[in-house]
Amino acid sequence: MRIMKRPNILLTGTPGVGKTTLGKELAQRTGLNYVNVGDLAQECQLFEGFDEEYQCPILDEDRVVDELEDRMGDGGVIIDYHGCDFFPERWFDIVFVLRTDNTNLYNRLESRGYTGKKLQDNVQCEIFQTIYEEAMEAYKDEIVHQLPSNTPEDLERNLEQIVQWSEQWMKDNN
Ligand code: DAT
Repeated sequence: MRIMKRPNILLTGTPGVGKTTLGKELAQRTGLNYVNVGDLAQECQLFEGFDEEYQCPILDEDRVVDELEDRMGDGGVIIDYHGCDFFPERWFDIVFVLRTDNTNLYNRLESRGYTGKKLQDNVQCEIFQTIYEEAMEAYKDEIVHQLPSNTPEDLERNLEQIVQWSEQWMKDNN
């Protein structure tokens, strides 16, 4: 039996832009497998030390890559993470950088309980489009797309566009 090839999708962007919300719903609609790298790291304890400044464990990027390598080779994975330059370039067929307006992001992060420097640094990360630039350096320009993620209408439009892209990808590659 021939196995259907399925695309790997990266959802990235500053914390709070809506990667998890989009990723989980996208998995429901497409049947692709959603992987939240933060959760995976927690479950498998893929850390190397502790960041005193931000009071959080430091991701062991090499072990994350090792842990995911086989699954990514099979295809059909949606990866959600607020960084993107340590994943092998070959893993992804498309990269989406979600973007949220500053005030909106500030409010979301504040209601998540972020305060002080952590809150400011994350909003600044979005203002400086840090993750977009990281993605543009790590992947071919043609596969990197920014998606506005401010409103429920944005979410729905993004879902529809990615579902459609994914269906087309499967037609073209099978
Ligand atoms: P991330 O995974 O990027 O950290 P999230 O999916 O947890 O972000 O979303 C953060 C918050 O913002 C959460 O309360 C849901 C809300 N949200 C996400 N996408 C949204 C959208 N397009 N419109 C309005 N709210 C959104």
